[in-house]
Amino acid sequence: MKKKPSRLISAIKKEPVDQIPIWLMRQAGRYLPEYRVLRSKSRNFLDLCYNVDLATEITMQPVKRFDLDAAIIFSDILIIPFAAGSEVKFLPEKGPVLSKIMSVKDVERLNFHNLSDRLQPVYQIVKQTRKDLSNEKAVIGFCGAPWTIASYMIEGGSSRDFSVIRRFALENPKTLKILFEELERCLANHLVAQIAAGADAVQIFDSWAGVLSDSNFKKLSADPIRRICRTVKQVYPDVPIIVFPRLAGIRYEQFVSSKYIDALSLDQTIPCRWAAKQLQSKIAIQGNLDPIFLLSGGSNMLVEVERICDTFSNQNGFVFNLGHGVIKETPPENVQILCDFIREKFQRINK
Ligand code: 1CP
Repeated sequence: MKKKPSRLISAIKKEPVDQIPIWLMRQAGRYLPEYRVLRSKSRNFLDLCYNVDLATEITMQPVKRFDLDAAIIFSDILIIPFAAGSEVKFLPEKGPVLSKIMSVKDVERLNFHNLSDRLQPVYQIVKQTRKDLSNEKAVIGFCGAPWTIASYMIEGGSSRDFSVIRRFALENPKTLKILFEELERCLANHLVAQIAAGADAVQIFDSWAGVLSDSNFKKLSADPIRRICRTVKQVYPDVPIIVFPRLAGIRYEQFVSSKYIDALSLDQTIPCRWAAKQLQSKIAIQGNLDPIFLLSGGSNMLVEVERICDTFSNQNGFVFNLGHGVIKETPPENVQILCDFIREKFQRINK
């Protein structure tokens, strides 16, 4: 017998659902005391990402605590450059630090072949999570988009204004193209392998899409993402793909016409009414509460949640989420209040 699709998958496929599905970007992590306990057992964050038992447990933690509709695999977008041989360190105050790509030689020094051999623990985590999770909940696999991953590789870490990679894109287009081609292939393979291991949907995070000038947006954000989606769909046509081109503004529209993309995850700057009209009429929507409202809680949060849910629940195809990841200082009780509120107020609104 074919298993009933989860609420999340039904919503993404624009089918009616009994409740608005809820999951949160960065739902597993530092704001949860139970995460901090497990985190303290590992010397560094990447060790944790390669530890199948612990990473599976962390993946399950927020789902167990808040009864969320999906588990996103505990891993990181920077596991790809790490598996390719780049140095990747997560420093407590500074964030990620990577060996800097400055020339084509630096790209050639990396080994983008057979990455999946070195990423087997990730696929084991997906497999174990799918086994541990009940059928009505979805497992979400993910990867970063080439532009966002390349920005960490070329900037050597996080950046304030992305001036290094933006200049690099102008002055070294050939090297960037070579890096993008390697990344596109590896990222498509990484998503396919996560689906093969049991992921029910996948999300592509282009967290820094918004810093691209308009003349480069299509070439460096929309087109590479569409090509990755096309490759994944050639293997798994029925598995939904969610795309998160953060801070892309009206350029979100560049993704709606692709038959390979199923849902768009909106950051908090996107006006809901515009998105309901221009985007949700064609594609499923996910989002878009500003994480600062979740951190602050109280009536500010609930008024905002109600506004978002009211706007997007007039049509099928809505998944509740944040406009970006959960902030470290967020009280877990606020997440519980948010979930209770949506479940009580927005039951069976989609007929
Ligand atoms: O020390 C710690 O505990 C590590 C903190 C941490 C965690 C919990 C990092 C370091 N990454 C993660 C997990 C993570 N990262 C997940 C797990 C699943 C979940 O969502 O719960 C996911 C999906 C990511 C994705 C990710 N990593 C993105 C895209 C989404 C986004 O937030 O924009 C990005 C940009 C990263 C890079 C990264 N990883 C970690 C840090 C500190 C950063 C840098 C962020 C920055 O530059 O601002």
